[in-house]
Parts: sequence; C-alpha cells; structure tokens
Amino acid sequence: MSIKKPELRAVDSPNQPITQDAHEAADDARVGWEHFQQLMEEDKRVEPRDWMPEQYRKTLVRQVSQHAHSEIIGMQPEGNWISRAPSLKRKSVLMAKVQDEAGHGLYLYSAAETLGTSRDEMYQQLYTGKAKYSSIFNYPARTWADVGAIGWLVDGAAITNQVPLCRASYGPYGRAMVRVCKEESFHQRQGWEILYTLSHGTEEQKQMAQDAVDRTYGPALQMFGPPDGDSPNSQQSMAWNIKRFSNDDLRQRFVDMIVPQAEALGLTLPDPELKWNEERGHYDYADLDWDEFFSVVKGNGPLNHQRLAHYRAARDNGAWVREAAAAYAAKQADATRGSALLSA
Ligand code: BYC
Repeated sequence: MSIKKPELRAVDSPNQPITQDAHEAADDARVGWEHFQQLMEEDKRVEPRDWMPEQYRKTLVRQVSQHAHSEIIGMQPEGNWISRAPSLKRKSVLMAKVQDEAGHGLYLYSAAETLGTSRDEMYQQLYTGKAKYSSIFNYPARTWADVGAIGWLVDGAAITNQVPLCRASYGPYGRAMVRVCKEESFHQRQGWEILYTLSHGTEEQKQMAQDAVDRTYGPALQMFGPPDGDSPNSQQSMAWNIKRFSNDDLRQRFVDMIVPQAEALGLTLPDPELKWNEERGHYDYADLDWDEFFSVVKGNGPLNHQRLAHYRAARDNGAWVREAAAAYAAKQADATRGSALLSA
C-alpha cells in the first residue's frame, strides 16, 4: 500500500506573497517526507526528531497511550489478589508481577511523550474516561485460579501481540516492547505454574482452574482487537510498519499455541468447534461474541465503572505525594542553583 504524500504548500492562497520562511518550511517538510518514505521502504526506524506525517504521530499516540493505560488499569484484577494469595511465595511473585505492569505503563507513557503528548494529558484522558484501554481488564478475577488464567492467557495473548511490536517502526515504542516482552514471558510462566498446580491438585482445585479458563478464554482472544474486516486502523498501521500482522492472524497464532498447552495442563478450552484443520494447517475456532466486545469497549462491561472509579480514587489519594515530590525537587533545584552562584 502506498503512503499518501502530504500536500506541502508554502502558502494557502496563490495570491499571497510567498515568503522565504514559507519556502524553507515547505522544503524542509518535503525533505522530511522523502526521508520518512525511505525509512518505511527500507523498514528502518523513525526516531522522535525525525519528520513524520501527522497521522502517523496520531496513530502512535493513540496505540501507545492505550497500551500504557491497559498496563495501568491491568494492575487492578491481580492487585486485588495480593492480600489473598495462598502463600508468602505466591504473594511476593504476584507483587513483583503487578509492579512490572506499573513499570510497563511508565515506559509506554515515556515513549508516547516523545511524540509530543504530555503525560498529564494522557493521565487526564484516562481519568475522564475518554481514553480506551484493553477490554479484558473490565472482567473480574473471581478466584485465585483467575490469577493463573490471567497470567497464562492474558499475558500469553499480550506476548503474541507484542513480540511483533518489538519491530514497530517507531524506535521508542519498539525498544520499550523488548523489555516488556521479556517480563511478560515471566508473567506467563507464573500463570501457567499456578494453573498447573491447581489442575494437578484436588478435584475442587481442578474445577476452579477449569472455570477460570472458561471465563478468560473468549475475552483473551478479543484482546487482539476486532476481526480484520472491522478493524479500521490495521491497514494503515501495517503500511507504516507499526503493526506487523493483522488482528486475526495474531489471534490464530495464539489459538494454535494454547491448544497443546491446555492439553498439557489437563484442561479444556471452552469451544466445541475447536479442531485441527489439516488443509489450513491451523486450528479452526468458533466466532467470538463481538457484540459483547463492542459493548465492553463502549464502557458497558461488568467492571468498567469500578475500574475507572478505582483509578480516579488512587490518583486523587496520591495527589499529596506528587505535590510533596514536586516541592522537594523545586527546593533541591533552588539549593543547587544557590551553591552554583556562591561558587561562581
Ligand atoms: N480493547 O482498528 P483496530 C497487558 C479498539 S496490557 C479495547 O483493530 P488497532 C497486561 C481500538 O483501540 C497489553 N479496545 O485498532 C497488563 C480501536 O479504537 P480507536 C495491552 C480495543 O489499534 C496488566 C478500535 O477498537 N496490549 O498485557 O489497529 C496485566 C478498532 O480496532 C481492543 C496492547 O495494548 C481491545 N481489546 O488494533 C496483565 C497492545 N481492540 O482507538 C497483562 C498494543 C481494539 O480507533 N495495541 N480496540 O478508538 C495493539 O496492538 C492494537 O492497538 C490492538 C488494536 C491490536 C489492540
């Protein structure tokens, strides 16, 4: 797909005098556009100071900030289980995982900031409910087994989606993804290990694991986004080397990966139509409930209100900490300036 060349006009009207500055600006933009086009063709990275089309910038801010918000809101379902984890070891592992998610949010906000959108603006968009975040986090984690299912399926889906993003054309995003993916693979293994322990435990524990997988499977598959035919952003994002694969291709890759893993766990996936298709070389699976997905994305999932209310409360309650830290930093800066003047 070719990328539409922006109209680079030095003046708005042909009757207006063309100033030297306007000529230079148009030349700079033309050179910038050609450079950008070349980076795309050679599959190289765009860096923050490079010229980029406004729509490329907007697409990235949209995706990267939504991704950051997902990491931040995504701390809630598991954070809720830290105090109820069944042992000290489980508690410390879960705490480390939730803390990692906060770190992922921060790398991603930093990457989005390099595109010119301030962190405060992104926080505000989440606070007011204007921003999107992944649909999966609007479902409750009802039992300890859900923590295992989140690790295995939600982090598993995240890795499948994010490994290709390590090659995203925007440098800061791709580089952030490398570290995020390393941590996600630890997260997935801790989820797997929780489920393996439960599925090899008592009948009740095995049932708990099965129920959690039954609840999480559909929403985890929906994390990859709507079907390709209903994905307005995919084509352009793929032309810009941001996304490397379509939503459906990644979803298929994930299904193919988890079927044998479920067998190894001794659990089933809640889809009677799931079966190997020799011709395609992939597993066939049933269509997902897309009405439910769009309803959750619009704010009507089981916990959308609670997740946002909790985020707002945490932000409001933490205001004094941020103010104190800013006052301390200002005081330190004054002191440094003062001693620099004295020694001058
Ligand atoms: N939920 O044109 P499409 C984690 C929206 S956190 C909600 O296909 P695109 C973890 C989409 O935004 C990992 N909304 O969009 C954390 C768009 O709306 P707008 C989260 C969704 O961007 C804590 C519209 O639907 N991962 O792992 O080409 C604990 C049309 O979609 C969803 C990421 O954020 C959804 N599931 O593709 C544990 C990955 N899907 O913006 C674990 C980075 C779609 O036009 N993001 N929408 O109003 C991506 O890879 C892509 O943005 C997506 C969507 C594949 C998600």
